[in-house]
Amino acid sequence: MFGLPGGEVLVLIDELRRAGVDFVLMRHESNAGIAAAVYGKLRGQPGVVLTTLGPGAANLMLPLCSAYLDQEPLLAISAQIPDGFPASHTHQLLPLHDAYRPVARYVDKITGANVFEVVPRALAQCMERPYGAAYLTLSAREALTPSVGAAGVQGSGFGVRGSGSQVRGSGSQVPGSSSRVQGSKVQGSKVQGSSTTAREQAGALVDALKGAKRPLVVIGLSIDPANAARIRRWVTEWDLPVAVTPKVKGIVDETLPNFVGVAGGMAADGVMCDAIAAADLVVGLGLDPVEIDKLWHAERPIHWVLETPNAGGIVPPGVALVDHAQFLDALVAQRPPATWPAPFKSFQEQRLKMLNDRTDSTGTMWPGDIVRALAEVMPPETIVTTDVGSHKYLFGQYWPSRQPETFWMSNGLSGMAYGLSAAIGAKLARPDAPVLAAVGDGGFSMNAQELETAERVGAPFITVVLEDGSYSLIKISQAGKKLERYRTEFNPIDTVKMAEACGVAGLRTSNPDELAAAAAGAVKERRSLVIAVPVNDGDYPRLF
Ligand SMILES: Cc1ncc(C[n+]2csc(CCOP(=O)(O)OP(=O)(O)O)c2C)c(N)n1
Repeated sequence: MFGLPGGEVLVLIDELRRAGVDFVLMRHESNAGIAAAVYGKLRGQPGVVLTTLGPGAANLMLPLCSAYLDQEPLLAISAQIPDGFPASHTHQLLPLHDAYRPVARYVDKITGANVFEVVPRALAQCMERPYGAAYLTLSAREALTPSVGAAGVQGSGFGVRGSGSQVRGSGSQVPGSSSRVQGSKVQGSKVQGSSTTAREQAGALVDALKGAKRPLVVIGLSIDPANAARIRRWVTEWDLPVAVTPKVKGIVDETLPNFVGVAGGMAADGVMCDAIAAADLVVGLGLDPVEIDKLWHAERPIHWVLETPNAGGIVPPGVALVDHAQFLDALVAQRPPATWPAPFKSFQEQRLKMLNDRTDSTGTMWPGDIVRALAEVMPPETIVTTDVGSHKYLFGQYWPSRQPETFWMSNGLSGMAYGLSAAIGAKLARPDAPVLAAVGDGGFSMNAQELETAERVGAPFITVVLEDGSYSLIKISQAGKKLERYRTEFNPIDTVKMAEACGVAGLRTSNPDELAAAAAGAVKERRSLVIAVPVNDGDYPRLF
């Protein structure tokens, strides 16, 4: 459990301590929620964040929105004023259930009488695919009320399905995207697989592929990483061109020749959009448009192969959900219906060429060289997290992910201050994997204090801070709109001193070899390190 306490949750934290549940004390509830969600997703269980009432609870808006749009299983619990308080008691009283109901699929109040029903239901709801958030409150008074029933009597763990009135169903409570994306909304769940459906859908795809000259498989967020081996086998044995959306980087090995690139608003997006436009068959395998900031997914035909509803519970019209494992097994049992000799070669070459289109700005490092230097020394199992900004576009497109679940970014929500918190969650979930957070200097100044958390809880990782003295992505957008440069730049805060103030070693370099050596040393010694790398924000547009 991750969080930051207030007096109202101390009893719960103490009970948890005695039950053997560690409390990862963080420096901001928002960061705790992000770390919990990443921890949860990597462990295949809901991550849990605990906050106090009022302000602590209010700080959960960002992680709950992130869990909602980025399909992360997060159970958030905060304190609340007890029911029986006089109506005149308004101190720290917020309508928390109303605030979070639109983004949490289950909202409820824990009482002594319902705890064995409500908590398992909340946990089960988080794990309904697409994964998402549940939000519970517990007053300090109820926390002291003896519970009715016991685990295993009224509830049976994650499997409990409730019909509670506050479980979000299809329709009106769900905000947002239905007007933009065509499709119907259904209560999230995985399809109950029928092998006939899987064989039929595999047959339909084989028929479509027979006539295709330039098919492109685009794999997206709603894919289950457990199917990575099947997917790899399929696209490799059939030599199919494949692209991924940023949040599933690593589901296929991005160093292989049939990898076309990362689709969904990263660097070289023009090249990727052109490649998609040039495809005569786009197969959307678990493709979730929540990651895509353009409209190609709505404007061109897509051969959808979905196992679960997408974020927001959307299923495109006419699409029948299918069990991906059965579907992929049915495909690899057959011979490929045609051959496609590198139909996207020119796009692949263009994409890679952009990475090398370096300038010689003195005193700064060409952004492409940061990726290259780090990729040369970091082991393939390294988990990379990014924050949000130009550096996310860079790493999202060009970091050569080789293994599933090794790349983490906020993309459905695209919320800054994700990278460092995600790195803590990732390192605690996978202590043996090296973790690298690539963040901008803007995002770093939002939650650098969590470096102290990482040291204290024994979660060392490498942070690379791309220093350009600006919110560069926004500065680029300002220029694109032909607006005057205004309020998108800031004075430097010394990254190295910030690291040191948090008890972490830091250094600054604009030399790629030095960067690589420093990162390799930190991996070898399994210690935290912050590396500040000056970049010229004028370089980024060459990569976009
Ligand atoms: C919480 C939040 N606030 C604002 C934004 C809008 N925004 C997107 S990118 C960006 C700039 C980020 O700057 P920095 O962290 O320095 O990264 P850079 O773009 O320079 O690589 C901003 C302000 C956002 N996505 N999230």
